[in-house]
Amino acid sequence: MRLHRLARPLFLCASLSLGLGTASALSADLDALKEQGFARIAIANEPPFTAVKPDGTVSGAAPDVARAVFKRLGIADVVASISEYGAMIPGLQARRFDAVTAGLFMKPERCNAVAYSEPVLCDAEAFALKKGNPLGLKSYKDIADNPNAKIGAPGGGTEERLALEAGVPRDRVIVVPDTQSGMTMLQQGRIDVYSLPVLSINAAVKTAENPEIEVVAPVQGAPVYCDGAAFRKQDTALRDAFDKELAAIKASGEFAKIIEPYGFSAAAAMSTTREKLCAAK
Ligand code: 6CS
Repeated sequence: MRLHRLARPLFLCASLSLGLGTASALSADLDALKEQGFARIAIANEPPFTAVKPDGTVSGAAPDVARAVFKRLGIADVVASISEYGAMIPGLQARRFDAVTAGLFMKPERCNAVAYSEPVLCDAEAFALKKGNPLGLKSYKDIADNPNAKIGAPGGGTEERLALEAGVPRDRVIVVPDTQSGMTMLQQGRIDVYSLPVLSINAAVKTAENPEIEVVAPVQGAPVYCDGAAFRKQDTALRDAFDKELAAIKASGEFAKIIEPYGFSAAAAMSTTREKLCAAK
């Protein structure tokens, strides 16, 4: 599984637009993806959901599940591009990606915009904050109620949305591009709390190796979310083919073998459905 360097996706798109018709003409369906030889996936680089190693290789639970399912569909490889969560659906719709496999949680507004697979990765929400939690922040409402508290969260992400919906003013919700920046901003005091899903926050705090940072998990009042692979609305045949093979690896135990070493629960994903998650308030 390879991450094309930034220049190469541009080159790749250019070559597709110059030599093989526009990128939009390709990868519109399963046969096109087979011919293309790979599926172009959007990821965020937020371990353990998605991860990019220094040598450019891509791992993480979401791309690993996608690679296993696409291989069963006869698509040999995935090529990943890093995207902000808020840019993933527009990028998918603009045909910059063939699928989003990044831990993009299912919520009604997203379910209206894309064709999700059945659930893959589920997680609750968490806070990373100063040891001892001096501001007593246990929920997004606690942050709203404290006029001095600033929260960092991914742009266009669920935690940003939860903070704004809880009443945190826009100027106290700071967009954070990646986990390393989030931990640096927290340690420098530019934010008072950094919010991501539990497994992501635990991974970021472990990497930071700072005893002055602690985790509050789960965030009180925040639901457990699950993601799915996201496809364009018009690519439901591709989504259905993905779902068929996803169901097969869930049934065979391969799905659990892929995601549980990352800390995810196969039972959690198998205990719910796209229909339930897309209907949840
Ligand atoms: O789906 C989302 O918006 C969230 N998903 C993950 C895996 N991390 C943060 C992001 O906000």
